[in-house]
Amino acid sequence: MDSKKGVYKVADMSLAGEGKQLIAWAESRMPVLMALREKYRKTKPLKGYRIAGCLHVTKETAVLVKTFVEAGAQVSWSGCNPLSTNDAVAAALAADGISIYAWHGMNVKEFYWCIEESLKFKPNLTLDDGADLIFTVHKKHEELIPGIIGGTEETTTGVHRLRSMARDGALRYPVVAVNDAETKWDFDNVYGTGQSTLDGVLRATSVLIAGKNVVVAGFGHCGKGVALRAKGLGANIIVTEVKATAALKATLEGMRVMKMDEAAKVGDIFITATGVKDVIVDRHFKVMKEGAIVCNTGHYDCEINLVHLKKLAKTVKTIRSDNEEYLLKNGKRIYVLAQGRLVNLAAAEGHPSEVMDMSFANQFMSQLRLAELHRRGKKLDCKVYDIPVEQDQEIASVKLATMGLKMDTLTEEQKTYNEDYSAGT
Ligand code: 3DD
Repeated sequence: MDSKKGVYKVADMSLAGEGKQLIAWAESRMPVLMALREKYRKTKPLKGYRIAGCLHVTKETAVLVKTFVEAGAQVSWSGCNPLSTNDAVAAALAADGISIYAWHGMNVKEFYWCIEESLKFKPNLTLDDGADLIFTVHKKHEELIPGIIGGTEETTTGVHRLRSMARDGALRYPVVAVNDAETKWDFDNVYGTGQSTLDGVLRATSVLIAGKNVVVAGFGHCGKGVALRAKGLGANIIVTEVKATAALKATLEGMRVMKMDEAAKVGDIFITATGVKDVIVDRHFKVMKEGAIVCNTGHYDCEINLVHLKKLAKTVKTIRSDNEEYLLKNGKRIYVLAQGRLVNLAAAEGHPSEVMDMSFANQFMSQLRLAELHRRGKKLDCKVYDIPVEQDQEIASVKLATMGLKMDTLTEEQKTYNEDYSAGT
């Protein structure tokens, strides 16, 4: 473990060179964020602003952090999951002088220690993925709240948590729901989670997906992405759901829909993507086939009940990276990936740079807007804000242009027609 008091704590500074290469690779595939970096590197509109971030330390996050710094911000960072930090990237950021507290494989106590360390520079902006930092500020560091202008939230689970806090009047500063941006939710959650989850499963098992019964719990944006990618690899998809419209969509996509009680008997690979706890519990483990593989791609590790599984197991042993074999008393073996934590970031590198490009362009523009409103003396309410509609189209347009794609534009006559309700058949 390498650390410099009050500046950083990472696993191994000797990995900084490797991390630098990974970050350069990501920069080459994040043109929207890099264009924003170029646009603001001279004027430095974030000068005087201190962003405390709690978000998976990946090569893509490093591009966002460096963009904040280039725009003038001071940044202090922790990872938002004990298993998702890329140690080489963390070392590269520390070598760049970023205050970062993150390493792969930390325990829960260390996880919260890192958040506390990142708060010591008294941020006036916060950035979350799962709301653990903002929750820590509200619960343990209320003294910071008067100095905080606002925050942003990256993921569905975090936005859900913050909307509940706002509903109960417990949210004490404004937060922008970056997750709900179309250019985040419809791309990162669907295409990013779809590819990165299969990436995690393959890195931890290298099994053949074709012909396997892949059970996807949850057919929201993330689950849908996972199901479609697994189907593309030749899997037979089974979807479990609690929401009728989602179950119907899965059916119309040609996927089987059934209760987990039934799916548990036939599944070969189980992937939870619900955001809910106890999706796979003891009665499911008891009927699973020999060699069943179980993993989660939801934000928290509550979807697969490992306490139940441990009670049913004779032995538990790590048989390869991010892959633990549970030998049950009934003689069958069940394989759990990434200790039930989000398999895409714990066993792989998370979503590809190309989709994080748009997610993080939303993060950057939302933080910039909070700073600009503050500079103009505008005070926001303590609630969860959606991003401005035009921001989505602006980010998508820049993305299209970087892909060399052009769109049509409405003629004046078409615009008039669209506004003219009287024009019937
Ligand atoms: N998340 C997935 N891949 C990521 C990556 N490569 N870097 C940083 C964060 C990454 C998590 C996000 O998709 C977040 O939007 C979420 O959890 O919803």
